[in-house]
Amino acid sequence: MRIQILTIFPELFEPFLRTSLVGRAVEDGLFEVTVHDLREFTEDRHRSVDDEPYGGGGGMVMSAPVWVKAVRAVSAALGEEGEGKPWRVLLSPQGRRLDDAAVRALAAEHDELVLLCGRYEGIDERVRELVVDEEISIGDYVLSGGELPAMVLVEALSRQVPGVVGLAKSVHEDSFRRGLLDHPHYTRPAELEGLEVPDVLLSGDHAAIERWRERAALRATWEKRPDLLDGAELTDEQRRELDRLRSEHEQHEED
Ligand code: 4FV
Repeated sequence: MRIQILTIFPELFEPFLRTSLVGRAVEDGLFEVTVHDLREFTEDRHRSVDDEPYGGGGGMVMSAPVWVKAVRAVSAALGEEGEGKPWRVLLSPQGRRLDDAAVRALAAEHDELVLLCGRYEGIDERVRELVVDEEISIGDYVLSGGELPAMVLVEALSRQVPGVVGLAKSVHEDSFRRGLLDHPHYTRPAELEGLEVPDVLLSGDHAAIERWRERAALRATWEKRPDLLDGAELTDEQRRELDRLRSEHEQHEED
């Protein structure tokens, strides 16, 4: 996968692109990320990328011409070497909500992405009409820029590239793929302030451990994100556990 990022703060990405899994994936060539300073595509000596909003209302709006020129330039660079037109994504609160399914779809359908990171009050609407294929939001809150959302998307996409996350983690990945939260994790010490590690995890009985983890993932989802349960793929063990939790819950309701 190859990603081009357009931003007025390219320095924000430096530590991210050389650290941990993403850093190693880029180093090992499993994943390519190129960051461009939007100001490189300005034509005025002030290298301005924003202007007063038509209709007033305070704040500044990012200008369309520089964005259109920049997206077309980096897309052309990608297109020449790549298979086809890169998919151009604007990170914005108006976008499709990013979730596990969205990450998997993007990774499966596109090998080349251009990410647009906005700043100020927003971007001139004509940028969307001229050079944006999709808008993606990381959540219903307003940030000061699209850079952090772009990093969230890059990190999530990098974990879909074979070889980036080790086996253990891919099992971890799967939990969300099946629509459930992950089971609890424990490590040494076996006892802490009276809190003990569940015996089954010390038993060495891997079948029993797997069954415990399945039930625990189901219970965690029931307690913290019951909204996920309808769409979740449940094993028989988990279906039994859910029925048990539901009848227990009804019991409490009646008491
Ligand atoms: C955002 C989000 C976000 C809006 C105006 C940048 C800011 C500023 N992007 N998910 N939530 N963007 O708040 O993706 O330009």
